[in-house]
Amino acid sequence: MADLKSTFLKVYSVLKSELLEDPAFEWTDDSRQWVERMLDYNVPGGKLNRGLSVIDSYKLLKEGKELTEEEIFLASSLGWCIEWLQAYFLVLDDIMDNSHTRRGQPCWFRVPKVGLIAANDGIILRNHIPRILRKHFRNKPYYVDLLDLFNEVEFQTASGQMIDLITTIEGEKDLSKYTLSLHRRIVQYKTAYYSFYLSVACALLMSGEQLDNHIDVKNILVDMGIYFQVQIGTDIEDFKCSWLVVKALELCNEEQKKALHENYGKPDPANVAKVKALYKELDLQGVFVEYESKSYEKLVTSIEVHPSKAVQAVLKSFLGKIYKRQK
Ligand code: GPP
Ligand code: MG
Ligand code: MG
Ligand code: MG
Repeated sequence: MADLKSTFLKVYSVLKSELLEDPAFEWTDDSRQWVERMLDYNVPGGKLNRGLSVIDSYKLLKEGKELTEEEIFLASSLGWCIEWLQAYFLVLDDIMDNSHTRRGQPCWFRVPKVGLIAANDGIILRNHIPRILRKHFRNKPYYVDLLDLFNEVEFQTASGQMIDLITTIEGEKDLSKYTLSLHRRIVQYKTAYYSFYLSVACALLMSGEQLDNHIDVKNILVDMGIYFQVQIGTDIEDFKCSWLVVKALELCNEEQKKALHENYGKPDPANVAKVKALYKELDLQGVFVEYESKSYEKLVTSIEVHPSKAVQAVLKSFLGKIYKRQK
């Protein structure tokens, strides 16, 4: 697998060099240096799970047939388009959230002399995706479907980001709006489509499939994405509509509800500690374990009715990755 990752990283260098020579722009040394530093800072520094999943999924769809050099390059390029999309989202999200660090280093807009140039860098990152697709996929029969897919997923993510932002408007913090269905809508749109569905959808298109025939695959992956966020979403200080808080609201008595309203979304560690103590009182850990095994069984059942063994293998590989995370 280390091998796959190094191949994948080589493709990054190729794509970056091409973008830095994009004939649609009259490059100067300064502009080229800016973009190169911006890309190296924001694109390859994560775990690369989303990008690598395109190659893994495509392999599974080919049912063990050896991939050609070209197929590896193309699947990697699509993987990188997802990593580029993620970099674009995160550069802008960090500005919107006024965050300080990302992946263990300062957020890009916090870097000296970057500041709000980061907003334009986000737009550049976003535009690199159709540049990459145009260069490498223009003659493929699925080119239009790829463009359409990235557009759809971007719209869904921006819409999820919007509902996330408008539910946490400063001065309008209102816990009574927080419900399981709002939580579900936020994580479904904000992360599930681009983090779970997109990589498999790219692999399906490369395999010659029509996405309209795979609505069930989309639904299963989106459900996995929602589960994944439940597993990691714990923001108490930021007044986030997390699964834990909506579950707590559902299970608490009047007195506990009052304590939640008084302590949730406040930066003071004493308030955070009170919320955590309340979660303990309500045995949210136990409720989560229950939820986890139910959702796991439900997903396995829906995967096993899928007519294609290859598609089943793709979905099970995702399931394996996310359900062993915290164990
Ligand atoms: C991160 O959510 C936000 C996204 C992945 C979507 C951003 C979409 C845009 C259109 C900008 P978060 O703020 O909850 O996560 P983190 O803690 O990683 O910042
Ligand atoms: Mg954020
Ligand atoms: Mg955010
Ligand atoms: Mg967060």
